[in-house]
Parts: sequence; C-alpha cells; structure tokens
Amino acid sequence: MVLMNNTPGRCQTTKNNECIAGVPGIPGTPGTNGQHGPPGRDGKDGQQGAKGEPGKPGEPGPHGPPGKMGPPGLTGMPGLPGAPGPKGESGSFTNRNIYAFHVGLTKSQPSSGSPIKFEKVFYNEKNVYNEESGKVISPVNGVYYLTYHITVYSKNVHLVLKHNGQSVQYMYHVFSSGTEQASGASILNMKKGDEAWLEVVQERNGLYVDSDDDSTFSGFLI
Ligand SMILES: [Ca+2]
Repeated sequence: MVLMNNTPGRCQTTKNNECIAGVPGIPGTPGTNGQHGPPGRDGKDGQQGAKGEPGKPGEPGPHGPPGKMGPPGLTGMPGLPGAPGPKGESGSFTNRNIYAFHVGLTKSQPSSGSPIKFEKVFYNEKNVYNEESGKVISPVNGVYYLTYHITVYSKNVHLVLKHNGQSVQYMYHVFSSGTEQASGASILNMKKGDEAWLEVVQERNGLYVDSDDDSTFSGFLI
C-alpha cells in the first residue's frame, strides 16, 4: 500500500483511492494555566538536629519560703558570772552575824610578860577569844569594841592592850584598900587573823578573882 497524500486533515489513500486513515492534525495552542491545586500533604519529619550550645544561666529565682526548724543544738558553755547586783537593804539586828566574847579570870595575879589567860568563859561566839593563848583572834575584817573590868585587891594594877604585839592602850590603877574596880576600853580595827590581848606590865598584877568577884575581858564586832 502507498500513501498518496499526507496533508493534514486529508485522508491517506491507497492506490485504489481507498482511505486508510487521517493525517494527524496540527498541534493545538498551549492551554491557559490551571487553577492552583490543593495544598500538598505534610512531609515526613526530618532527622533530629545536633545538640545545641548550652544556654546562658538564667536570672536567680525569687526567695523560697523559710525551711522547717532544725533539731535543737548542743548545750553551750556556761556564761560568765554577771555583775554584782545592787546593795540590798539593811537586815535586822537579829539576823546579822555576831562576833562577841566575854571571859573572866579563874586565878588572881596573872604573871606579866605574856597574854593574860581568861579561862572562865561567859560567852564566846565564833571563838573570837582563844582561851589557850589568851588572845582575841578576829575571824573577819572588822572594827571591835574591847573592854575590861578588873577587880583590884592588895596590889596595883597596870595593864596594856596589845594589837599584833604593838601596845595600844595602858591602864594603871593604884590600890588603896579593900576591893576596887578598874576598867578600860578601846576600839580596834582588826583584819582577819589579827590578834589582840591584855598583858600585865612590870609585875603590877593586883587583878583579883574569888567566888563573888570577877575580873573580865569582853568585846564585840561593831
Ligand atoms: Ca570576894
């Protein structure tokens, strides 16, 4: 079979003028742009990226509420003594400490040169008077009133009051007749442990005692 005419739009014919098939037409002009299609579907998730740089420290947050009270701590060391308190009011006389003595001779005419021993004890609070030595020995610092009342008979009496060995006061009585009285008194500022006593001077020892006469030495802390 031979195609006689290939003009577009014409029929291809054989030798016997038979139409076999039409010639392809001229391409048409391009169509106008179509409308936007619907949005595509989301793509697949990408792979995880690399770890980023550490961020800057944030600003401090606000203060939190106070925590719960903890357990008690260990007991501390005792504190130093406080300052002395104010002076109290004066107590009554009956409440104060008494330092006093009242003693007498048991033998007449004591010897000189040593403390006269008054061994008859009428009263001796806190042992202010020491019978063995014949001395007043002060247990505290204080001022004492000391006095003696001597019965004099047959001889003169010459006495000296001594404080820690120092002569403080003399008393001299000249005997005349019968039994007489001689006395003396002193105020002594004594420190704790200080001693005071009476002593006969130069054998003038007419001090006397019997069943109804006394020669006494007494004193008390003022
Ligand atoms: Ca007598």
